[in-house]
Amino acid sequence: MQQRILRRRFKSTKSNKLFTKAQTIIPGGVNSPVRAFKAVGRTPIFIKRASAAYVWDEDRNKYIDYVGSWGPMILGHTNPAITKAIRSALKRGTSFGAPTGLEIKMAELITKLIPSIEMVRMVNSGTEATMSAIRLARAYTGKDMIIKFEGCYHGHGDSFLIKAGSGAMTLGVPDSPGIPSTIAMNTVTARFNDLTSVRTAMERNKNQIAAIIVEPVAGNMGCVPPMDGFLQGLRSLCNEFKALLIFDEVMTGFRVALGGAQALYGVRPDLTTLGKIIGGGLPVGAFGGKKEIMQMVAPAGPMYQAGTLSGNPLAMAAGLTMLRILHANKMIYKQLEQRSAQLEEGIRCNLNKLGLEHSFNRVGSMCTLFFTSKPVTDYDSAKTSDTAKFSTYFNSMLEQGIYLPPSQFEAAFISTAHSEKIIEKTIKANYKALR
Ligand code: KE4
Repeated sequence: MQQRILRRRFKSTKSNKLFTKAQTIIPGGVNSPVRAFKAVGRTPIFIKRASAAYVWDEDRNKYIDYVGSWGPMILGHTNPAITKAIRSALKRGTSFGAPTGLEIKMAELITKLIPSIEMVRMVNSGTEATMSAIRLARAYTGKDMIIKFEGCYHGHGDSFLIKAGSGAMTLGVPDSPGIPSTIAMNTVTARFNDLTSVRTAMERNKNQIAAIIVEPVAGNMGCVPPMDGFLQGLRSLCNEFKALLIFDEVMTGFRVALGGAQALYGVRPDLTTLGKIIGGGLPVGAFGGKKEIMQMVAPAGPMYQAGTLSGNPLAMAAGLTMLRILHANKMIYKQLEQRSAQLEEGIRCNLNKLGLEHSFNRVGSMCTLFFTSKPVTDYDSAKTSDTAKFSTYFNSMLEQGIYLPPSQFEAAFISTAHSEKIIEKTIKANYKALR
């Protein structure tokens, strides 16, 4: 009897071997830094396959997945309709480097679901989307500077790795070498949820700020919601100082609501960047906004932007299918809210039972448990988290079969494949890991 209930000892032999080999030919053994598990003091697990709410690693360990490929997998892995759409597109070819009808359908659906987007350009990553959006803001306003927020991450474009969040923050390298000071000097950082810091930045750089770019719900310092009036305040400041407001909705787009964070908080940006969910798991990004601004984008206008695989037919097929499912099934966001609220309630109950005062932030189906008793409202308060305690917690959850984002400064994601039973199992593991 005892044998049967003993969990197979957690082992990562094959992942460790692969990681050793990977490090000889891929920088750090990974194609994106946060995957290296540096922040949680262990070698990364190598994923072999995924299905619904689960991933399996090369050592046949099964995990409930709360990374969800960092956001795209809102419908869980291997969603049958998305798989079918990719298979069918595949038969017609993988890439043409020419316009296709699918791209029009994608543009029509995005502009329907996010009314502030009157025109949209497809690209291949969130980074490309944000890089292009600030170039467009600079072209449209004739100004060079941008304001971003400490702890927010907008991809690895030169103008953004200035006190960036996500990987850079996780790796404790708030700035990156290789960025010319002439670029860095055009980025001013303000404090998230602090309108005074934004006004100060605007006034100190009068008539030089082309745009404010913000994650309307921060996900890259961990999940940090906007305080009441913060986003509305940014909108007013942009109007007052004649700067564009850019919502980086690469993570929040179609995640926190069908119309993104701008629908949830009722604030209309001038430009929006998208990624992740709109690709259904394939490489994608997009930037869009007011027609008068977007008309500046080549070949309609002078601002150059291009991409060999932009609007790729497989990515369009996958992304369009995902958006159509989200649009057709109004119950999806209700279901995501119910499951996410169940997780939050269970974790808060565990914290009370154990007398722990950790902070927990959540917006819809993105959330973060912070190992600090302070309320987490910005970069500085996020940094009061005990990352060593988080690391121990992460490893205990991993060995219990729960795969969390391997960093205190990331958001976890719940999908429609996360059933009540799966959430219950997670809550039980959370109790054991916190004990
Ligand atoms: P990509 O270039 O990684 O597709 O998107 C960059 C990006 C832009 N804007 C926001 C709000 C984002 O969250 C991201 C990327 N998110 C990280 C996760 N925190 C991607 C994970 C990674 O870097 O491996």
